[in-house]
Amino acid sequence: MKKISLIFSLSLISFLLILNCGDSDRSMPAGAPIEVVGVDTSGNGQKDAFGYMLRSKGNTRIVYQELDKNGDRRSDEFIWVGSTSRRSKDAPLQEAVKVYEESDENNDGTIDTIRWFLPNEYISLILKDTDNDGYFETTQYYNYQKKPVRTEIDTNQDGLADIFIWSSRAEIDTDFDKTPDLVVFGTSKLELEEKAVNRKETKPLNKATSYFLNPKLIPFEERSIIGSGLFVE
Ligand SMILES: [Ca+2]
Ligand SMILES: [Ca+2]
Ligand SMILES: [Ca+2]
Ligand SMILES: [Ca+2]
Repeated sequence: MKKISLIFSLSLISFLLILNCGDSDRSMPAGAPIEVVGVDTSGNGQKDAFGYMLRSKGNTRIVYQELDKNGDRRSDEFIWVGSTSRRSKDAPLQEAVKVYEESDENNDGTIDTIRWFLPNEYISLILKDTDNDGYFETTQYYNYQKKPVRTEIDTNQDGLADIFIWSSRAEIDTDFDKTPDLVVFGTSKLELEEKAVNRKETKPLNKATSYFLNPKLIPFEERSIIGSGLFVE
Protein backbone atom coordinates (compact mmCIF):
# COMPACT_ATOMS: atom_id res chain seq x y z
CA MET A 1 0.00 0.00 0.00
CA LYS A 2 2.80 2.35 0.97
CA LYS A 3 4.69 1.48 -2.17
CA ILE A 4 1.63 2.02 -4.34
CA SER A 5 1.04 5.45 -2.89
CA LEU A 6 4.67 6.40 -3.42
CA ILE A 7 4.62 5.25 -7.02
CA PHE A 8 1.31 6.97 -7.54
CA SER A 9 2.63 10.22 -6.11
CA LEU A 10 5.82 10.12 -8.09
CA SER A 11 3.97 9.37 -11.30
CA LEU A 12 1.73 12.31 -10.57
CA ILE A 13 4.78 14.52 -10.18
CA SER A 14 6.05 13.31 -13.54
CA PHE A 15 2.61 13.85 -15.05
CA LEU A 16 2.44 17.40 -13.79
CA LEU A 17 5.95 18.07 -15.05
CA ILE A 18 5.07 16.76 -18.50
CA LEU A 19 1.85 18.73 -18.40
CA ASN A 20 3.80 21.90 -17.84
CA CYS A 21 6.64 21.28 -20.27
CA GLY A 22 4.75 22.92 -23.11
CA ASP A 23 4.14 26.00 -21.04
CA SER A 24 7.72 26.55 -20.06
CA ASP A 25 8.01 29.68 -22.23
CA ARG A 26 5.23 31.27 -20.18
CA SER A 27 7.68 32.37 -17.56
CA MET A 28 6.65 34.52 -14.67
CA PRO A 29 8.56 37.23 -12.85
CA ALA A 30 10.22 36.40 -9.57
CA GLY A 31 7.83 36.58 -6.67
CA ALA A 32 4.97 35.26 -8.80
CA PRO A 33 2.29 33.57 -6.78
CA ILE A 34 2.10 29.82 -6.67
CA GLU A 35 -0.15 28.40 -9.34
CA VAL A 36 -2.47 25.50 -8.65
CA VAL A 37 -2.96 22.81 -11.28
CA GLY A 38 -5.69 20.24 -10.75
CA VAL A 39 -5.54 16.84 -12.39
CA ASP A 40 -8.14 14.09 -12.68
CA THR A 41 -5.87 11.07 -12.25
CA SER A 42 -8.65 8.51 -11.81
CA GLY A 43 -10.50 9.65 -14.94
CA ASN A 44 -13.89 10.04 -13.25
CA GLY A 45 -14.22 13.69 -14.26
CA GLN A 46 -13.34 15.00 -10.82
CA LYS A 47 -9.98 16.50 -10.03
CA ASP A 48 -8.34 14.47 -7.30
CA ALA A 49 -4.82 15.85 -7.32
CA PHE A 50 -3.61 19.39 -7.03
CA GLY A 51 -0.07 20.48 -7.73
CA TYR A 52 1.15 23.82 -6.47
CA MET A 53 3.57 25.12 -9.07
CA LEU A 54 6.20 27.77 -8.81
CA ARG A 55 7.19 29.05 -12.24
CA SER A 56 10.31 30.98 -12.96
CA LYS A 57 12.15 31.65 -16.20
CA GLY A 58 12.95 28.36 -17.90
CA ASN A 59 11.92 26.35 -14.91
CA THR A 60 8.74 25.07 -13.34
CA ARG A 61 8.78 23.52 -9.94
CA ILE A 62 6.13 21.72 -8.01
CA VAL A 63 6.48 22.78 -4.41
CA TYR A 64 3.49 21.10 -2.88
CA GLN A 65 0.74 18.74 -3.84
CA GLU A 66 -2.42 17.30 -2.43
CA LEU A 67 -4.07 14.05 -3.40
CA ASP A 68 -7.50 12.62 -2.81
CA LYS A 69 -6.66 8.93 -3.01
CA ASN A 70 -9.99 7.47 -1.92
CA GLY A 71 -12.16 9.83 -3.99
CA ASP A 72 -14.12 11.31 -1.09
CA ARG A 73 -13.41 14.82 -2.44
CA ARG A 74 -11.12 15.55 0.47
CA SER A 75 -7.35 15.51 0.17
CA ASP A 76 -5.81 12.79 2.29
CA GLU A 77 -2.19 13.10 1.31
CA PHE A 78 -0.10 16.25 1.46
CA ILE A 79 3.32 16.27 -0.07
CA TRP A 80 6.10 18.80 0.00
CA VAL A 81 8.41 18.51 -2.97
CA GLY A 82 11.93 19.78 -3.35
CA SER A 83 14.16 19.67 -6.39
CA THR A 84 17.65 18.35 -6.90
CA SER A 85 20.50 20.46 -8.19
CA ARG A 86 21.16 17.54 -10.52
CA ARG A 87 19.84 18.43 -13.95
CA SER A 88 20.61 16.78 -17.27
CA LYS A 89 21.65 19.29 -19.90
CA ASP A 90 18.61 18.82 -22.13
CA ALA A 91 16.06 18.80 -19.36
CA PRO A 92 14.00 21.98 -19.22
CA LEU A 93 12.98 21.23 -15.68
CA GLN A 94 14.68 20.37 -12.47
CA GLU A 95 14.01 16.91 -11.20
CA ALA A 96 11.35 16.78 -8.53
CA VAL A 97 12.16 15.13 -5.25
CA LYS A 98 9.56 14.35 -2.69
CA VAL A 99 10.81 15.49 0.71
CA TYR A 100 7.84 15.42 3.03
CA GLU A 101 4.47 13.76 2.92
CA GLU A 102 1.56 13.79 5.31
CA SER A 103 -1.19 11.28 4.90
CA ASP A 104 -4.43 10.14 6.41
CA GLU A 105 -3.93 6.37 6.18
CA ASN A 106 -7.16 5.35 7.93
CA ASN A 107 -9.28 8.00 6.15
CA ASP A 108 -10.77 9.50 9.28
CA GLY A 109 -10.01 13.03 8.13
CA THR A 110 -6.98 13.47 10.41
CA ILE A 111 -3.34 13.13 9.42
CA ASP A 112 -1.78 10.11 11.13
CA THR A 113 1.38 9.47 9.12
CA ILE A 114 4.25 11.78 8.18
CA ARG A 115 7.06 10.56 5.96
CA TRP A 116 10.40 12.27 5.46
CA PHE A 117 12.29 11.40 2.32
CA LEU A 118 15.85 11.64 1.15
CA PRO A 119 16.88 11.82 -2.54
CA ASN A 120 16.33 8.69 -4.66
CA GLU A 121 13.14 7.81 -2.79
CA TYR A 122 14.95 6.80 0.36
CA ILE A 123 12.71 7.15 3.37
CA SER A 124 14.56 8.59 6.31
CA LEU A 125 11.79 8.20 8.83
CA ILE A 126 8.06 7.89 9.28
CA LEU A 127 6.15 9.45 12.16
CA LYS A 128 2.89 7.81 13.14
CA ASP A 129 0.00 8.60 15.42
CA THR A 130 -1.14 5.00 15.71
CA ASP A 131 -3.73 5.59 18.43
CA ASN A 132 -5.19 8.70 16.75
CA ASP A 133 -4.89 10.97 19.77
CA GLY A 134 -3.14 13.68 17.76
CA TYR A 135 0.30 12.90 19.21
CA PHE A 136 2.83 11.25 16.87
CA GLU A 137 4.32 8.82 19.36
CA THR A 138 5.81 6.29 16.95
CA THR A 139 8.85 6.86 14.74
CA GLN A 140 10.10 4.31 12.24
CA TYR A 141 13.63 4.55 10.92
CA TYR A 142 14.67 3.09 7.56
CA ASN A 143 17.87 1.65 6.16
CA TYR A 144 19.48 1.98 2.73
CA GLN A 145 17.51 -1.08 1.55
CA LYS A 146 14.37 1.04 2.15
CA LYS A 147 13.26 -1.29 4.94
CA PRO A 148 12.06 -0.18 8.40
CA VAL A 149 14.74 -1.28 10.85
CA ARG A 150 13.95 0.42 14.13
CA THR A 151 10.76 1.63 15.72
CA GLU A 152 10.78 4.07 18.60
CA ILE A 153 7.78 4.88 20.76
CA ASP A 154 7.34 7.83 23.09
CA THR A 155 4.76 6.40 25.48
CA ASN A 156 4.63 9.26 28.03
CA GLN A 157 4.63 12.05 25.41
CA ASP A 158 7.67 13.84 26.81
CA GLY A 159 9.19 14.18 23.34
CA LEU A 160 11.72 11.39 23.88
CA ALA A 161 11.38 7.79 22.79
CA ASP A 162 11.26 5.29 25.65
CA ILE A 163 10.76 2.04 23.72
CA PHE A 164 13.27 1.06 21.03
CA ILE A 165 12.43 -1.92 18.84
CA TRP A 166 14.81 -3.77 16.51
CA SER A 167 14.12 -7.13 14.80
CA SER A 168 14.76 -9.41 17.77
CA ARG A 169 14.89 -7.19 20.84
CA ALA A 170 13.28 -4.13 22.33
CA GLU A 171 14.81 -1.93 25.00
CA ILE A 172 12.63 0.02 27.41
CA ASP A 173 13.37 3.16 29.39
CA THR A 174 10.88 2.64 32.23
CA ASP A 175 11.81 5.71 34.31
CA PHE A 176 12.17 8.09 31.35
CA ASP A 177 15.73 9.13 32.18
CA LYS A 178 16.92 8.65 28.56
CA THR A 179 18.61 5.33 29.34
CA PRO A 180 16.88 2.00 28.71
CA ASP A 181 16.77 -0.30 31.73
CA LEU A 182 14.76 -3.34 30.59
CA VAL A 183 14.95 -5.58 27.55
CA VAL A 184 12.52 -8.04 25.90
CA PHE A 185 13.27 -10.57 23.18
CA GLY A 186 11.08 -11.83 20.36
CA THR A 187 10.93 -12.59 16.66
CA SER A 188 8.60 -9.97 15.24
CA LYS A 189 8.07 -6.26 15.63
CA LEU A 190 4.48 -6.84 16.70
CA GLU A 191 5.48 -9.33 19.39
CA LEU A 192 8.25 -7.07 20.66
CA GLU A 193 6.01 -4.03 20.75
CA GLU A 194 3.30 -5.92 22.63
CA LYS A 195 5.82 -7.24 25.18
CA ALA A 196 7.53 -3.88 25.61
CA VAL A 197 4.35 -1.83 25.98
CA ASN A 198 2.82 -4.31 28.44
CA ARG A 199 6.14 -5.04 30.18
CA LYS A 200 5.86 -8.79 29.53
CA GLU A 201 8.83 -11.15 29.99
CA THR A 202 11.13 -8.22 30.66
CA LYS A 203 14.69 -8.73 31.83
CA PRO A 204 17.07 -6.20 33.34
CA LEU A 205 19.09 -4.64 30.54
CA ASN A 206 22.75 -5.52 30.54
CA LYS A 207 24.34 -2.19 29.59
CA ALA A 208 27.22 -3.90 27.81
CA THR A 209 24.85 -5.62 25.33
CA SER A 210 22.41 -2.72 24.87
CA TYR A 211 21.93 -1.72 21.24
CA PHE A 212 20.83 1.72 22.40
CA LEU A 213 23.98 2.27 24.45
CA ASN A 214 26.31 0.51 21.98
CA PRO A 215 25.12 1.30 18.44
CA LYS A 216 28.09 -0.61 17.06
CA LEU A 217 26.44 -3.84 18.25
CA ILE A 218 23.50 -3.28 15.91
CA PRO A 219 23.79 -5.63 12.90
CA PHE A 220 24.68 -3.69 9.78
CA GLU A 221 21.37 -4.47 8.01
CA GLU A 222 19.47 -3.10 11.00
CA ARG A 223 21.19 0.24 11.02
CA SER A 224 19.04 3.13 9.92
CA ILE A 225 20.20 5.84 7.55
CA ILE A 226 19.48 8.50 10.14
CA GLY A 227 20.62 8.05 13.71
CA SER A 228 22.46 4.86 12.80
CA GLY A 229 25.89 5.72 14.03
CA LEU A 230 26.97 4.60 10.55
CA PHE A 231 29.16 7.63 10.22
CA VAL A 232 30.61 7.33 13.68
CA GLU A 233 33.38 4.77 13.75
CA1 LIG B 1 -6.24 9.39 10.10
CA1 LIG C 1 -0.73 9.08 19.30
CA1 LIG D 1 9.04 9.37 26.40
CA1 LIG E 1 15.83 4.56 32.35
